Amino acid sequence: MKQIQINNTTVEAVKGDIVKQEIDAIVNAANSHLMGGGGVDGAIHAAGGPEIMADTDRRYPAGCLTGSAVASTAGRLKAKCVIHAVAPRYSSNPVCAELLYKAYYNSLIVAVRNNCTSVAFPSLGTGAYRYPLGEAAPIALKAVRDFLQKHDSITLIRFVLFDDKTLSAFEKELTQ
Ligand code: AR6
Repeated sequence: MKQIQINNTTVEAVKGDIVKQEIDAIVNAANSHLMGGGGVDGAIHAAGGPEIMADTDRRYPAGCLTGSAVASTAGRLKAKCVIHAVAPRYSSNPVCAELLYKAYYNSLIVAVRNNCTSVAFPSLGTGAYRYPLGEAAPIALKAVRDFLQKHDSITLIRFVLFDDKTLSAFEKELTQ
């Protein structure tokens, strides 16, 4: 576990399961159709129940563009809302880095709009979408640092990482 303070905000990396967090907003690693899947997405829908999909189907019938984020009910999860963020499928195209950055940044904007002051993120894009961890973790922290230069209403940003390799990559970024 590693924790730093940036202005008014605690930013931390912990090992764990994102669906078990008691926090205002839980970010989902979604796909652009918002149709559910494996990984974080599967775990969130399984633990949160069918209300989450019913809400996204009703509010976002066209889905969510890559690099964007939308909010839904959190169903049975102990959160105010779930924020569905869509990371890019990895390729060497430089636009990928920009889209991953935007997925983090836009999630934080959506959190503010939904009056959330604490947000839990998984490592977006580094599972099924195969974003290399060594490239993804610095992008995640850059988006968070840039966001916190402009906004001060979020007091806790917690990266909840599933395995040691992912935890180490994010901890490394929190020491720099
Ligand atoms: N808590 C925290 N982290 C988790 C959990 C969990 N419960 N489960 C997995 N991870 P992924 P992506 C880690 O594949 O790469 C889905 O099918 C996992 O080990 O969930 O953005 C969607 O529907 C990895 O480090 O997200 C999309 O189609 C990280 O979370 C697609 O996968 C992200 O892995 C999105 O792929």
